[in-house]
Amino acid sequence: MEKSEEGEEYLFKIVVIGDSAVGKSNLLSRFARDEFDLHSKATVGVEFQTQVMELDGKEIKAQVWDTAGQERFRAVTSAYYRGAVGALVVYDISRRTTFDSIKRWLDELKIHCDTTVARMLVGNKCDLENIREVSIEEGKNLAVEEGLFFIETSALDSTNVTAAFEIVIREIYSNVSRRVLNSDSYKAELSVNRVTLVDGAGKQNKGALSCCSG
Ligand SMILES: Nc1nc2c(ncn2[C@@H]2O[C@H](COP(=O)(O)OP(=O)(O)O)[C@@H](O)[C@H]2O)c(=O)[nH]1
Ligand SMILES: [Mg+2]
Repeated sequence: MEKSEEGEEYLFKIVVIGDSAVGKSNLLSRFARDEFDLHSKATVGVEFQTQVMELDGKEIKAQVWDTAGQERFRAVTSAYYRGAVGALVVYDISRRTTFDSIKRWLDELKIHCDTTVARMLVGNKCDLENIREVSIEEGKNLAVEEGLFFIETSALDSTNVTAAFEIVIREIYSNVSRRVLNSDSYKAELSVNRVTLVDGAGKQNKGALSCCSG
């Protein structure tokens, strides 16, 4: 992809968090490589994958981080969160315990990250409608309560996976715009990172998205 103008490129770190086996690694592999693995084991070695997209004619690099199974031991380190500007907080719609854990993951985020982190609540495995334990309504309500975006996805059949990441990326982009507009020092800081920008992207409605209705 060609850069439209000198220096107009962005690198956004996005973390994917949530209980073990909710489908975090598969969401990422679906997004980055359009792949799905029925028997995926905890990924070892791969820290993040980078996906390039264009927004407003600007090159956006989304660097999406995946845990290597540390979440099983509640041992996700602060290094994992450091510098993150976006987060997908994932539960499995067929396992209520993973939904009950969301508040704990949101607390983790608050401890480790800036308040302007763009956050998306993701109810994954919406293909498992027949064994659903968490309704769309419950997901939406929690998202509204906590001020998050909400979407249901299936890494298995690809439903909404790209949308989930793109909405977060757009929100980050518009957060960056606002900060640039509001702060000269931040502007300076950003230009050091070769990030420049002025106009904002349209803000999405929070808590409004879901799939698999009915
Ligand atoms: N039915 C269904 N299974 C999924 C989906 N996403 C992941 N899985 C399965 O759930 C298990 C855990 O997935 P994984 O991505 O390793 O979860 P992680 O521990 O959160 O990274 C694997 O057996 C996947 O094949 C989905 O959208 N639908
Ligand atoms: Mg994983």
